[in-house]
Amino acid sequence: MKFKVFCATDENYVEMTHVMLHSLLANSRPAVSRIDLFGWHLSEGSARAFEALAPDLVHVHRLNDLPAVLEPIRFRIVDMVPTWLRLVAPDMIPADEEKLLYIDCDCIIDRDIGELAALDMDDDLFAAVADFAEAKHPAWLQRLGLPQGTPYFNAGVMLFNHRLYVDGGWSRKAVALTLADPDRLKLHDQDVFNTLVTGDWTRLPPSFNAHASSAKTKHGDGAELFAGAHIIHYVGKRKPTDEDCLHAARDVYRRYRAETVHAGRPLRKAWKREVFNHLRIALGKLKRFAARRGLRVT
Ligand SMILES: [Mn+2]
Repeated sequence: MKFKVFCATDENYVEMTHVMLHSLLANSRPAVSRIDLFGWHLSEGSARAFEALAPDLVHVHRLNDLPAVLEPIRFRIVDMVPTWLRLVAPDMIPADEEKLLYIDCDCIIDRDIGELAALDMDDDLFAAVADFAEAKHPAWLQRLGLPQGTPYFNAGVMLFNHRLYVDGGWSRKAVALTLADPDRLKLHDQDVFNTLVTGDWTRLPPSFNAHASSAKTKHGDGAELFAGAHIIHYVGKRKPTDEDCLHAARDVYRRYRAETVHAGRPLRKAWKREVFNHLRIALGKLKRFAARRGLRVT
């Protein structure tokens, strides 16, 4: 038994997505039956480079318009389309008995994860790793109207029960839930997925999404969390593609990066990241403002 993989990116995250997929193929290629990459306004060149990673496995979907099912929530998602594509992407991949694994672009697969193919998920929609920010969960659960104590997962690595998700029409339920109360969803689609299943999800060991707060990782702390992990998730604004990243597993990331076509690229300067992030946030507000007034922006 194998599993399928999907991810989503735009041109800004091509490099990280490429390195993530390379690390997956380096460690788990025999376990993967296909990889679907959803590229929002992706260039021809970037698409070809993804396909070159594994021509027999990689299917690039170049999207320049929102899938119709996401149209009702356009006003909410126009500034983070790749993130929100997750809700509907499983419907755009042929569903069968194999599971479907979503992986964030800021992850590295550092061990064979083939055992996920045979994981017992009962009738759960998802398997995932509990989110690290336990101290914040009571407030998050209150915001989402979920009972206190409901386990909340990090959506950076999610194993979908593919057949169940598609046959159950869960993408439409997710869109309806988003439409019902969009301002509750501060953590975007992660909040949607957690609300959909209210704690009924299969626990994966932390090693399948080893992450910690950026307060911890920005000084290089928490090395014990990442040593020997199957999947390392570099949460926070400083990524290992940034010059000033001090993440304890930074060198693991850069070792994989050095094996890709992005090896020779200079790391991003801190000031460039700050300018980029501020622009992205400002532009996002503007896009959502316009979309709320019915203007078609992408
Ligand atoms: Mn992430």
